[in-house]
Amino acid sequence: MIGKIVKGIAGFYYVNTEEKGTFECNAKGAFRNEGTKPLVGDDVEIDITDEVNLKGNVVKILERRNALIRPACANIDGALVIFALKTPNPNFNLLDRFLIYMGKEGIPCTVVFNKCDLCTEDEMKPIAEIYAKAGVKVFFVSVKKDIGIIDLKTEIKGKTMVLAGPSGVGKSSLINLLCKEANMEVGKISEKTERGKHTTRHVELLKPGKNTFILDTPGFTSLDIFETKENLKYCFEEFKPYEGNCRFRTCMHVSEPGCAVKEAVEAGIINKIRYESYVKLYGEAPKARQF
Ligand SMILES: Nc1nc2c(ncn2[C@@H]2O[C@H](COP(=O)(O)OP(=O)(O)O)[C@@H](O)[C@H]2O)c(=O)[nH]1
Ligand SMILES: [Mg+2]
Ligand SMILES: [Zn+2]
Repeated sequence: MIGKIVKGIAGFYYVNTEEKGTFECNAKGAFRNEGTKPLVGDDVEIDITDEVNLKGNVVKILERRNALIRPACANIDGALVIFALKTPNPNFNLLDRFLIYMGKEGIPCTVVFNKCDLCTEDEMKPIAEIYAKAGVKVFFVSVKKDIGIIDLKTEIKGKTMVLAGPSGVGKSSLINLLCKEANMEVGKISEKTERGKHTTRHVELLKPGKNTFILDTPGFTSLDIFETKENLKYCFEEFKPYEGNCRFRTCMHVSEPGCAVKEAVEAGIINKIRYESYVKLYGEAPKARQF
């Protein structure tokens, strides 16, 4: 039978099958010798050893479409990056970091701005414009007031999505709304509590619907960018029309004179927040030869 690994704890893999539910499985020793370790998100073939108590063995890992190191998981279709419009205010630089990180891994991002009940249309419009220009899909929702959730459900249907975002934005609330059995604690900063208690945090896929999975990733509060100075500008979709129009062919759009990107920022065509985010990340990014 074919299923998906939704959790791995203490040598056991929990494999969800559409037909018969979730099996507790051992992984055949062979995987260790081959140097492949099953990952959460892997589609696997299992041999059922106990139909009644739902036990089995993982016998084969099906071909992976992709794999992420942080968080450790496989076969991800996209990332849901959640921020709040207010309380806390969005950290656009962190959002851009997520976009770049996922972009580098080839994983499409969908940005969700929660708590739209605390905002007016006028406050949301400029944010929508920034990310439209950046080529990113954006949803405005309120988990509390159940606004925009139907569209979000349609967006994730049939996919395996990584959920990311800082504390307090409503990730746990959203998971509870999408998966009735999840029972996440709301209003708790999970990473701190868990570290304090020395509990091991494991990666787990939750299942809001048929063939649909969500991976909760607390602890994504900062993110180092491993993109090089030289490549960073290509991560900003809205810079692309200006590439090649600067005075210097090798222009990094930071402090060079005659920069077409900076002119577009001055003219209000490229969003200032995105540009400032770029300059900040550029300052942190390593040079290519340091790799
Ligand atoms: N006003 C408003 N508050 C929300 C909304 N969604 C979540 N919250 C509140 O935001 C706080 C943090 O929520 P939580 O789900 O724990 O966020 P997490 O840290 O990202 O998991 C809680 O007090 C929630 O009740 C929303 O749509 N609107
Ligand atoms: Mg939480
Ligand atoms: Zn330039």
